[in-house]
Formats: sequence, C-alpha cells, structure tokens
Amino acid sequence: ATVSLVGYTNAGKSTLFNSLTSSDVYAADQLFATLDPTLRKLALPDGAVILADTVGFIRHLPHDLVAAFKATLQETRQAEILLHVVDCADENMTENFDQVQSVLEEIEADQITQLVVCNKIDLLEDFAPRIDYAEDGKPERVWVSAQKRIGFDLLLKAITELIGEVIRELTLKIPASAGHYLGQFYRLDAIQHKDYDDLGNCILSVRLSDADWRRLAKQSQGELEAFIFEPSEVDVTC
Ligand SMILES: Nc1nc2c(ncn2[C@@H]2O[C@H](COP(=O)(O)OP(=O)(O)O)[C@@H](O)[C@H]2O)c(=O)[nH]1
Ligand SMILES: [Mg+2]
Repeated sequence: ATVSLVGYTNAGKSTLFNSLTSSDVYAADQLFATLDPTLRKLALPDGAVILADTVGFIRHLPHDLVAAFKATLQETRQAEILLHVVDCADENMTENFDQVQSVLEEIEADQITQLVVCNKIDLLEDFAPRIDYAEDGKPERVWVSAQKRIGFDLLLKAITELIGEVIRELTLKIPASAGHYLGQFYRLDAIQHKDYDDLGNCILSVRLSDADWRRLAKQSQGELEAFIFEPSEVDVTC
C-alpha cells in the first residue's frame, strides 16, 4: 500500500517524511533509495507501507502547470491513503487547507481516503497529541509534531486503522431476537461461518476491519460486545 504526504508548502511534509522513516537506514532500503528519494518504506505494527513525499501545493496554480503538476503527483493518485499535512500554528491554515483540497479535486485525488495531520503542535500552548475520530469510527485527524517527534505512535495507529490492516476476528452468539445484526455483517462481507445452536442462537464467526467493528459496536450501544464469545468458547474449526 502507498501512503502519500500532501499539503501546503511549509506544512512539514518533508520533516515528517524524514522523521517517520529515519530508523529505516537507506542501506537497508536500497530499492527505494535508488528508485526514488521521495519513496521510503514505513514500518507499521503489522506490516509495512510505502511512504511518498510530494511537492508542496501553492496558491493560484497557473492553469498550464496543472498537467505537469498532475504528473508529479502520480503517486498521490495511486495512493491508498493521503496524509494531508497542515501547519496548525499557521493563521492561514483554513485557506491553505481548502486550497489543497481543490487541487486534489483537480487532479482527481479527492476520493482517496484522507487523514489530516495537524502538525507543529509544539507551537501551540498546552497541546497533547491525539486522534480525532469521525462519526463512522474512522480516524479523521491526528495532532503531532514532526520536528519534536510527538504523536508518532498515534499517527501510525491511525494509518494502520485506515489501511484496514487491523482485522478483527470474532465469534458472536446472537440471539434470534437480535437477528437484524446479521444483515450488517453480510453487507460488510464479513461472515466467515454461520451456525445455529439448539436454542436458536446464531453462532457467527466474523472477520472485519477494526474500524468497522468499532462503528457497529458503537451503533449497537454496547449490545454487540455483549454477544462476543469468550475465547475458550470459540470453536476453532470455524
Ligand atoms: N515548530 C515546528 N516546526 C516544524 C515542524 N515540522 C516542520 N517544521 C518546520 O517547518 C518548515 C517546513 O518544513 P518542511 O518539512 O520543509 O515542509 P514541507 O514544505 O511541507 O515539506 C521547516 O522549517 C521545518 O523545520 C514541527 O512539528 N514543529
Ligand atoms: Mg517538502
């Protein structure tokens, strides 16, 4: 998977790129080093992705430069996730953010999953790193400092969640009265195995992204979590 850094000039993309990947020694990563200096491997808790740095966006991109710009952002359009880096200490933050979004629309990269990285929190007073989650349970914004290396654990967590590498495998015992939950798992194509016990409970093995699970669990107001089998009860043949 590819994760591309986009954002307004000076937001801190290159600093973040270098800080996040500095533990990956070039020699150990020669493929990427020789191919393109703006691509490096980024290790995640479970698996690795390719991190791509890109040129900064500027206001009022001349129209005849858009084609050239599109070519430069080839990786961006192929990325699974865009990290939209913003300088949260910049008074023009909102305008710059909107400007970048409109350029992303112009290069047809606006449908790609986006995580906003609010950078330079070290310049704000009393600010702790955190992840802001959207209504659907997906990470939406992460607050970090690329230069001071604050919040990197949260950033990697958010990327991991978005990229769907966090997969939950659960077995649920759903009473007949709560059968409406089955449809939700069907819609996510998450059902691995389905059976019924003598009392008519549905024994359901599901496999889905952690983000989807958290969203469903939240919607159910805790009911789904109460249906989780204890590990000792799980039928390993499922
Ligand atoms: N205070 C502070 N400065 C930062 C941070 N991240 C980047 N910078 C500075 O912001 C400027 C622009 O950074 P750069 O990575 O080149 O931005 P880019 O244009 O988005 O690639 C540089 O002077 C960096 O040292 C940060 O977390 N805190
Ligand atoms: Mg840069």
